[in-house]
Amino acid sequence: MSELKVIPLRPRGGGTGAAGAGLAEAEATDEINASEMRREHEDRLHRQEELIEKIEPAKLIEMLYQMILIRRFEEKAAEAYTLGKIGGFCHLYIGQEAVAVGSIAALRPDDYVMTSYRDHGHAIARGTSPDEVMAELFGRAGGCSAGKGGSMHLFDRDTNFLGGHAIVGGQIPLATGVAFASKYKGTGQVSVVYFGEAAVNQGVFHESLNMAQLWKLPCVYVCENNQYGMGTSLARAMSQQDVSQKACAYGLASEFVDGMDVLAVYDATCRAAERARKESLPSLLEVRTYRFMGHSMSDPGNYRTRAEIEKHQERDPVKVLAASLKNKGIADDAKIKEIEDRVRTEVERAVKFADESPEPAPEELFTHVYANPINVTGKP
Ligand SMILES: Cc1ncc(C[n+]2csc(CCOP(=O)(O)OP(=O)(O)O)c2C)c(N)n1
Ligand SMILES: [Mg+2]
Repeated sequence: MSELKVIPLRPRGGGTGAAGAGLAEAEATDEINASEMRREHEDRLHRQEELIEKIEPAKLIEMLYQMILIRRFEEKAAEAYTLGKIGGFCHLYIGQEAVAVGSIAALRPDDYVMTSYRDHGHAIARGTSPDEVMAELFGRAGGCSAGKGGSMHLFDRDTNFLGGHAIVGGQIPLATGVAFASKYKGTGQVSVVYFGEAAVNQGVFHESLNMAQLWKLPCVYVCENNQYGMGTSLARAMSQQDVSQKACAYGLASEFVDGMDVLAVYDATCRAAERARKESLPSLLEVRTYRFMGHSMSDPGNYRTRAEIEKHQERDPVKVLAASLKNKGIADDAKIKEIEDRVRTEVERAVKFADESPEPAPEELFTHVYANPINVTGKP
């Protein structure tokens, strides 16, 4: 019997800057190579500045504003959680802002967006007001899910944001079905679904990709590879860690994207959305990112080192975009301060709105559970 040969895949280097994770590896690389980091940082700035030329300045400023809004919103949510204003689980998006902001900026307003429980950033980037998101976190009637979903189950029909899903990978087949519906109705809408790299080990990921390519569905699968599923590093949980290569098994187009560069995410999503809209074909984007906070608010964080986190914070996507915009003369310090001031006011207003919003009425327990049954009695 011939020996099974495993062909090594393309290397992860090339300035992506996010390769490798896990405590064992982190311990080995705790020694920070400052000159390598500086080179990576300069590479990223250089690549961003090339992309800037192709994008309208107003759009670039909007992306910076949205990333800062999500960052400050999440910091406020963490504060509210520790004050006991938010119950249940709460998963923050700090560090990953470039993924939701860059990809959603590439969509049409009527496209569909679905994600996991780490959903505050996606809902805000999609256009749900921070007031309604904060009120939902507080479990109040003014929340986007009427206070009955909480942090993990944001939903907004007005923006075609179809959740907020707590079952790891659960949203992947749902988005595939939504893409089928768009194709069937011929609406030209694209479905975009976000999930963590741990969801890639779920059967539904593979079943969905197979079906989407077989039936040529307009779906963009965005794997937000933040390199950890709770406290387990990718290296400890996945035999083949090159997620973008998994598309090969089903013949899908795929790309590996730097998730700390909002413009790289925007650029790749534009290509994938166009492929979906014009050719009705799915794509897989593996977007390498990193969460700066714990898995949830109750994470002791003993599976990675502070040095590892700080290494990734050097590539903070908000700082990278702000620096690129300054270098290109699109935003100066005064403009950035103006954005920060506007965001501070909006986030404070969101907390006030949530605080003042009432609790859902007791009878709301019975609404939104089942579709209203058909009255077959003939009586009103
Ligand atoms: C089917 C299922 N199994 C286990 C869990 C418990 N769980 C919640 S989050 C999580 C880790 C998921 O990690 P990843 O998909 O990488 O997303 P991230 O949290 O990094 O955004 C697990 C195992 C769950 N919610 N659903
Ligand atoms: Mg993860």
